[in-house]
Amino acid sequence: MREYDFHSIEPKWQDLWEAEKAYRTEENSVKPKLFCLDYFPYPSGDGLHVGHCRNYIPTDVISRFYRMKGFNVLHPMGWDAFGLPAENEAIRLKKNPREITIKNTTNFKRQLKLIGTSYDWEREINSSDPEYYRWTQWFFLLLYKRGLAYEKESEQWWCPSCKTVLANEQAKDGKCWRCGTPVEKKKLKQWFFRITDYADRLADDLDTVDWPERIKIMQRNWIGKSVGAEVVFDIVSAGDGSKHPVAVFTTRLDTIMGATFLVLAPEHPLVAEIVSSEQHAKIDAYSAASKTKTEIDRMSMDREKTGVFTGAYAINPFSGEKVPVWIADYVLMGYGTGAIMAVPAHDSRDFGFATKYGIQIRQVVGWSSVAYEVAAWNDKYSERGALVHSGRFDGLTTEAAFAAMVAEGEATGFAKAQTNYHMRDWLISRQRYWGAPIPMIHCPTCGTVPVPENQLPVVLPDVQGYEPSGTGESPLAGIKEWVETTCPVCGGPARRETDTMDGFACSSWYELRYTSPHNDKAPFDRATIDYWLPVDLYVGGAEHAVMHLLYARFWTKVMYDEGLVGFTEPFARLMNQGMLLSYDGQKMSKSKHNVITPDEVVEQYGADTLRLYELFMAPFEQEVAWSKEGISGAHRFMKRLWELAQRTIEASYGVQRDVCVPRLELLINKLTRKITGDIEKFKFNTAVAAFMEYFNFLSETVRNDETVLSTVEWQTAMRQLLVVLAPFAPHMTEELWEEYGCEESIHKQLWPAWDESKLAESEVEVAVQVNGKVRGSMRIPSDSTDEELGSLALGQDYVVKYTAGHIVKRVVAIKGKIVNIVVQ
Ligand code: ANZ
Ligand code: ZN
Repeated sequence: MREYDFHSIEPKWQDLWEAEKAYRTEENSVKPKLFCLDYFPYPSGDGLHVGHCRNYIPTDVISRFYRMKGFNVLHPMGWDAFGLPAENEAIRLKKNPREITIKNTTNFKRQLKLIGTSYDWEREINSSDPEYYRWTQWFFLLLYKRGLAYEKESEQWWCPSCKTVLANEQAKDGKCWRCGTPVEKKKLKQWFFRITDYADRLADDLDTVDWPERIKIMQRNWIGKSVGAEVVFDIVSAGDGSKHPVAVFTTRLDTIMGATFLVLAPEHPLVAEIVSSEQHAKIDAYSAASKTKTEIDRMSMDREKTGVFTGAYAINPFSGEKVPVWIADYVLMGYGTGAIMAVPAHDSRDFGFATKYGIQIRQVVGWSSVAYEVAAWNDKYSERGALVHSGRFDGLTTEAAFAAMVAEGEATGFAKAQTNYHMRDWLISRQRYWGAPIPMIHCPTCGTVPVPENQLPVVLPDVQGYEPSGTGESPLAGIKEWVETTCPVCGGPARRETDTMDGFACSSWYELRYTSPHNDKAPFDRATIDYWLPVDLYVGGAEHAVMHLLYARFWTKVMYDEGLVGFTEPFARLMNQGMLLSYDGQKMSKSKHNVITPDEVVEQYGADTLRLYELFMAPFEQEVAWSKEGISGAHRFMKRLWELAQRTIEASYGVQRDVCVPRLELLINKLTRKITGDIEKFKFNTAVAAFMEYFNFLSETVRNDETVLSTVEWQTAMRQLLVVLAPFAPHMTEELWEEYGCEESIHKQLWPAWDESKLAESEVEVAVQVNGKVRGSMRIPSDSTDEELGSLALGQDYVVKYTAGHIVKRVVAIKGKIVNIVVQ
């Protein structure tokens, strides 16, 4: 008997598929299409580990399955190649990041081939390729043209020792995360994309996509839509008594009669004009100290609130009451108006502040269930209720009071409805080398002007060293020949922008490029886009829940507004695979020495075993740990399958019969239906379980009496199994297919149909009760025993739901009709 020699079988087919371009996507097809896309991977020097395979194996199964179903499938791969890790490695090894990228992508590609994926490599793209980033720059210019790209001076954290700009998260407790040096704020001119213009649509259109609810919630939170009102208070300057109107943003206008003080952010421009001379020094010291705090620290709820009285008072426009004006760093300049009306009775932060500084606390909302006590904060106090101590608004519900106050404010001009978003504009400037140059030119006469489209790409020049310059500029600033250019408007001497774009810009449109990756006239071709987009299925890890997905959605909407594409959401369906932990239950990491690579697993067990195991290990979205028993169990199954197939190839059983065994036909029909449904629903683990069940039936049959089936029947049974197993284990099935004498690749076979009527005859509908109440029904094989019936019933979702927290006392089955589950 031929051995299961996966070491020779797998590379043999991989090379052949590659040589024949077996998985090339069809151009101009009339077939239905499926665009199945993986997240744009960053080709890191570490290569793939088996956790990444939990993304690439399932999408490969899906792609192979849909090809067999007669779809034209676009399943491409490419590289999100720009970015800091390659640049840092380049600095360390004194090499060009381009060389490092080539080395890494070559390795990734080798590994993806090793696990039997079916990408169309003719469509490979690389974001660091000038033919690609030319179009990223083109999109930058489009955004600029539409007023969505702008330059703004903004304060950045700066480490004077590392001589580099730090992200907000890297300036921990006022110190550099790398060297511990106290950080400073540095004003830098930076480029931003005006994503906030799209905040509403980015929030609303989430209703139109088939995405995990978790991700939608995270995006909504990030966008942070907040419906409220703006009210203008007049501040009377403590110095000269002049009046200064200041707008505050509030979500609880209804509580305004309880506003016992006003707070300005320390950076608020009005502070200087209203502060009293006695408070001046204190205010200055406080403002200086708040400069070293990050926003994350300032927003932290459990931090003790601090602030300083300005000496000035503000007038409540609804009551005429005079209230003190403070500054405090828990109010951020970058949100709303940078000023708030503080209502200590109903806002916990204001409560903490007022208690500390002895400011009056006045209840203005009441509830029938609780009495208000000023002694301690109770979360109930921030709930909605009915107004008290609010004069003419007394007795109104909070909602009604809000509406009445907005109406009054709009009539008199001192308040209006206002919606704010927590999301900020997208800062895209990077003072780094390894990114797409921002295609702008600074001219002393004409100002900042775009590079004309026909001069794209602005190619990244080679430099000597990649270290950050130390001035806050990118290493590009040191290349005189590159920086010095002529102004496209006046022809005079001008300087190129030396910042490069955030890598997220490159991945905000890459899915479109796969539809015509070699197009040198445009980023894409409209007709091709209309056929392929939106992406039908987008698969990747949950870590990109916000940024990449939000940015790509934003660019798509801009393109839609420009009339470039006919859809507003790029990714119709999204799935996130669960994390794969190592055998020790820990996250895989180099430092823990627990990284498992596909290379070592394929060497020991073969790619088909790896695939089957990863599909079987747990439901797709669930976190799971690698198990040595699991992988060897999967391998045992593959070997037994191989051996059974070999026997049916070699032996000749029984007599030739021309009718198929009914039980077998029924089973293969059932299997096909099950596998089809499971793939569509991403239930790969139960699909693999069904293969095992079917296989067990076949091998039982052999054990009991080999001659029950004729050779032809055996081979038919096996061949039918191979066809539906092909997307899961593409190499072994292809090899056996060939051995059975079939000429055309198994991956070119049509996905089998099943006879629903045959299945229906063999099944019955059974009602399922819990404590005598019908909770649902299930379809089961008509020859099921009472025991099987009971255990099938217990596994139904609705039964699990209704029996949760109860003890199952008895399961009564009335054969073929009803199951009653009695719980206590
Ligand atoms: C009075 C009030 C009474 C408030 C009350 C809340 C509860 P979201 O939902 O996040 O939009 N606020 C406004 N601007 C702020 C800023 N720049 N920095 C810090 N806090 C700010 O929160 C809006 C609420 O947060 C606003 O409503 C304001 O406090 C505060 F019982 O106004 B509220
Ligand atoms: Zn000029």
